[in-house]
Amino acid sequence: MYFAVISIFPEMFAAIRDFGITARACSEGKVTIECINPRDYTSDNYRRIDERPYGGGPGMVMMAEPLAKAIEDAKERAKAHGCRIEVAHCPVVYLSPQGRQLDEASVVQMSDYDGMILLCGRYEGIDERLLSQYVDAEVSIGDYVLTGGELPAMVLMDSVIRRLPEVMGDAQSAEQDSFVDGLLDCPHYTKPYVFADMAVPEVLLSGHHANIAKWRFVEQAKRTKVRRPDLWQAFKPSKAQVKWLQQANIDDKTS
Ligand code: 9WO
Repeated sequence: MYFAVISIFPEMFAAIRDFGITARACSEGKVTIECINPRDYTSDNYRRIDERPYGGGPGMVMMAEPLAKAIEDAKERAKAHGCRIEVAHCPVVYLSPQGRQLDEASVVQMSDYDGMILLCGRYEGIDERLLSQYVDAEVSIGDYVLTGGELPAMVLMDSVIRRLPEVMGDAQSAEQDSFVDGLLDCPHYTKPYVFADMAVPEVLLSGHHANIAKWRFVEQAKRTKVRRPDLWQAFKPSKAQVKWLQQANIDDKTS
């Protein structure tokens, strides 16, 4: 999968290009992350990419022309990487507090794209004419305003990259992800057997895989019911899960 990121701070993206699963995906050629700096598409000596807003007010606004040239170049690069440039296969996405909130369903959909061109704003924002002419979708990672779109772009790329079948070595673990089944994650334990006078739940040492799966599901259900009643309300248990919930006396979904 191909990502072109348009940002005046390309160095920030070392955080996902140089560490962890995302770095390995890049080094193995399963993912390409190209950073494109709009300053490289300016024609003045100061490499200017921002100006004072028309109508006055605080701060600066990012100018349309350098961003337009950067996006056009990003599309050429995506094409050179084998991407189909139509919006259905390689959309231009603006990271913005005004966007649609990123969730697991949209991450799964994005993992099917050939690529994505991610536009990271700074200052007070981007000239509206650039957005209306070039942006296919706006995506938010939450209802708060940051100093720029770079961290949201990295959150988006991280969540999509780890969903790619060729990246998640044990495809099953992706399926077992919390949220994938609509529930929060279960507790996890590892060595030592006792920590701070707390031992590991015995069922996890039993080697009885069916009982372990049942225990993990019940713990997910208990945690989801308490912490995310909205997810619990929407959760539809299977017949086997209904039985497990009844046995655990979590019976508001067993009728
Ligand atoms: C600045 C601002 C100031 C007062 C009231 C509202 C405001 N919105 C913005 C704003 O959107 N500034 C941006 C900085 C311009 C675009 C990039 N920036 C950004 C993106 N801040 N926060 C995000 C973001 C993106 C995705 N998900 C959450 C936040």
